[in-house]
Amino acid sequence: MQDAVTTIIRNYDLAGRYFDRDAVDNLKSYFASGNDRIQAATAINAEAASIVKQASLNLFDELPELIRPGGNAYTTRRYAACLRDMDYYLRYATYAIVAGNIDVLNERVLQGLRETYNSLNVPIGPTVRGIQIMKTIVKKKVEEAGINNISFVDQPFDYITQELSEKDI
Ligand SMILES: CCC1=C(C)/C(=C/C2=NC(=C\c3[nH]c(/C=C4\NC(=O)[C@H](C)[C@H]4CC)c(C)c3CCC(=O)O)/C(CCC(=O)O)=C2C)NC1=O
Repeated sequence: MQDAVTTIIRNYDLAGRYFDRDAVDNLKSYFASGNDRIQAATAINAEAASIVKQASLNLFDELPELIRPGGNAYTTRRYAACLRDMDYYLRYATYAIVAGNIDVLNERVLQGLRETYNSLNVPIGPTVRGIQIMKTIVKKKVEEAGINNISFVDQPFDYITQELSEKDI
């Protein structure tokens, strides 16, 4: 698993080089945003359950067929699985926010996920929509927590979206 710092060190070590200005700028920007990243993660943690719940309710409002007979989130078991997946995305997104790097998503979340979803007929489009709704809610919460620069919040949610959608036809 990589974070912003280990990634930079790894790249420079592979090239056998000392840090140049690019590396120093990247390190500076990571450390400058460090406190905001931790505060954002703290704000998310405190409200994780309600964020997941609100995002899923919004999703089911928008796409009610998901929870009707024949829908993939129909039945208590599948409804719970859907909320649990949303919770996974939220939790791993907070790890990625703190790490300043999406590697944890590749390693722990995305491997084989599309294949699993396809084999269980979990619809990718609505899942992606759920992740985007959750992102919007998270940004609002993080803003309300008084964090000034929230530009790093988008990245993990957009990355999961992009990776899940990539090979969709
Ligand atoms: C930490 C990394 C990780 C992820 C991401 C993960 C996802 C994941 N979601 C699953 C199922 C599922 N995922 C959903 C999700 C949904 N259905 C919908 O209609 C909605 C669009 C959506 C919610 C937004 C559902 C309903 C199932 C159960 C499908 C079934 O068993 O028929 C499964 C199959 C096994 C199981 O049911 O537990 C996995 C592996 N597991 C992991 O360990």
